Amino acid sequence: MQSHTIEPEQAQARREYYDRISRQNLTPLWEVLGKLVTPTPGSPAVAALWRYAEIREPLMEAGRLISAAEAERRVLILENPALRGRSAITQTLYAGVQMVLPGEVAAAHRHTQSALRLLLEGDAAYTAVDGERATMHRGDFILTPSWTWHDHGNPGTQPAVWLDGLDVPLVQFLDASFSERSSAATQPPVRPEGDSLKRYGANMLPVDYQPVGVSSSPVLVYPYERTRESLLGISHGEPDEHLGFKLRYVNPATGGSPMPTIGAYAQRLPSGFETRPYRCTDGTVYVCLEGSGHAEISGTTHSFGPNDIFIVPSWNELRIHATKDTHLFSFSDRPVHQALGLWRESRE
Ligand code: 1HN
Repeated sequence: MQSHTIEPEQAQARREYYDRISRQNLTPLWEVLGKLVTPTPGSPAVAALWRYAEIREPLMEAGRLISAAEAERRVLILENPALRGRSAITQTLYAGVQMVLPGEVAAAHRHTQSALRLLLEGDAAYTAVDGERATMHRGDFILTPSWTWHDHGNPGTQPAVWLDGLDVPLVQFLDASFSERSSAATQPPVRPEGDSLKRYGANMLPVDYQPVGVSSSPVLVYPYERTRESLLGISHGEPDEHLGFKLRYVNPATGGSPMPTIGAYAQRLPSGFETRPYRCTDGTVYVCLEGSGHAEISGTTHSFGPNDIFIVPSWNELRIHATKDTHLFSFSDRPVHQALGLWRESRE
């Protein structure tokens, strides 16, 4: 509403009118238009950083308080400080840290929410997706596409900790959640480990493979070893001023995002490099895999090191200063913005 000066009687008449029509569940648009249609995104989410050492301790404590079997999934949710109680790290995304202790399993289930895992600690745990196991190594990016059966286990001797990223708030917003538990806690393997990577992840595809409909990547694991090799291999010449050396993970069969609702990225920032101010509409969760630095998010500086997790809400200005050679993994809802023609970025 434009600001006009009005007489007290007129203001009173309007208030009475608003109260009267409110009983019919009617609201005047002119009182709320400015909040609905903002000139730029005004996300209610705020920037935040979780230091790994500080979340690891309560996670280990959870290991003494509740078993994976009892919890179904032993996870501490990373809640956006401005969205408490909503199990959301951004308006559309969920993130949490999960721990599976040696000898434990997390039973098989499936749901319409898409999930990713990024292993932070431990080297013997596996996740099984639709009958294929993947042993997780630090930095490995693992998919659990919508409606795929998945269970986890840790046959090793050390706790396994990983980051879970899901589109839970988005699916909740769309009222599209379905789930079921499997009668078998652990899926019997139907393919050897590594099968999906060899079949779909070697710049080749099965000769008659056709992606159907809205598809997720047929590659189950994107090993960090390979990602790292690529980041090092492309780090010559001048880095992009805003992004450093940055790659996106793809569905090799379509060139699209690994899953329809979640995009994932890996970037290398050489020691001493400082990115120029950057904004984008996709709220993004970052994980530091190597190195250290400072993320200046809308004017506030957050310093990070290995396994620290930070979030940059939609349209918050981001500048990163790497104090060592730094590798960052990130994920966001960018594919959704792009599919709907809503994605924008700004490079200063
Ligand atoms: C889920 O299925 C897992 O399978 C982890 O490990 C976290 C958070 C919300 C909804 C489902 C898992 C989850 C989840």
